Amino acid sequence: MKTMVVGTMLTLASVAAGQCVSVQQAQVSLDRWMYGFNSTPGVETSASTFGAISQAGFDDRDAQVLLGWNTAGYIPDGAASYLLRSVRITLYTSVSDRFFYDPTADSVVSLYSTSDPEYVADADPGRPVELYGAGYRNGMTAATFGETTAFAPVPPFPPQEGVRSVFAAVFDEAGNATDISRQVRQRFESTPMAIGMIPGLTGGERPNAGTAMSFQVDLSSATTRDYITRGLREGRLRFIVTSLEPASGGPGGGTGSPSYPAFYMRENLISPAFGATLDIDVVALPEFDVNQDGSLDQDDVVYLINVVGGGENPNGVDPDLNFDGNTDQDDISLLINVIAGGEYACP
Ligand SMILES: [Ca+2]
Ligand SMILES: [Ca+2]
Ligand SMILES: [Ca+2]
Ligand SMILES: [Ca+2]
Repeated sequence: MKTMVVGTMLTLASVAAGQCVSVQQAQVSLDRWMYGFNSTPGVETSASTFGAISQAGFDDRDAQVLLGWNTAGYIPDGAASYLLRSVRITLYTSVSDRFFYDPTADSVVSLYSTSDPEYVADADPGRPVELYGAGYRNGMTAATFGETTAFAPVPPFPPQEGVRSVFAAVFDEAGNATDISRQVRQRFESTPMAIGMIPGLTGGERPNAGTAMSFQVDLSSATTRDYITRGLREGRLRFIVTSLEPASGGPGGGTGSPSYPAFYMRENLISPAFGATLDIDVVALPEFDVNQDGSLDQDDVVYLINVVGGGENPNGVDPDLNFDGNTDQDDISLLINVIAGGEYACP
């Protein structure tokens, strides 16, 4: 059993050059089983994730889980940049003795047909549960795709590939999403933001219901940092949890007992104790070059003093440098401190 923390615990501290925010166990704002035949979209008490490997009409990543946190209430949105120190998502399993814990990446070739010349057998039991960013199609965005929005703008029958409005994605340097939902048949590898880890469990073991699985986001990836930065600026962090464990039985599905993971959603009666949570340590940084001339110096102080005094702000940079909702002497003091070489130092 986890230690229950109801609500969100905040530690806020204004420091020399940014706002440090440390949030523990922020409850998920929306969670949604992204499965085309979901009869209770958005309000299911548990959501599974599995594959339909190379089955026509179904994505390889057939059932995915969308998780979202609306962060503007506890992390300043619209910051010029964010120094990401730690991002961790935690989910709780809702089934016992059903899926094999796999804490390492599996190559996509291990899901090819056994007759494929490039096929290599999976080296360890099970399939990792992976965390990716969310991509959108059909005109949807993080702002418009809510917890109960339709899976796709087309009917579920006959089943169609590549139509889900939100999907597990990887991103390029420009922030463009590539859907990885059909990566087995499209034959490409992908790197998740994190693999779900269960401390104390060995690979190949099967966890009990109520076991915490944590995804510690790999922040060494620039495209991952950019993705999270875009989400925090917008106040909407979105992730997709997905596994390529086949729905049942042998490759691609078929008969047999279920062997794929499932997790509690926030609508479960025992939520929030077993709802998804976010732990994040971040420093929100404003744009200090308020006069937008490319350098940080006394001219910026003069510019900001003028704005605080009611003068115009032709560059449009947010003058509320400490994110406290006011534009005043404190912001000028902060800017002077920064120009003098002050640095952020989070508690
Ligand atoms: Ca939900
Ligand atoms: Ca494996
Ligand atoms: Ca400047
Ligand atoms: Ca201020």
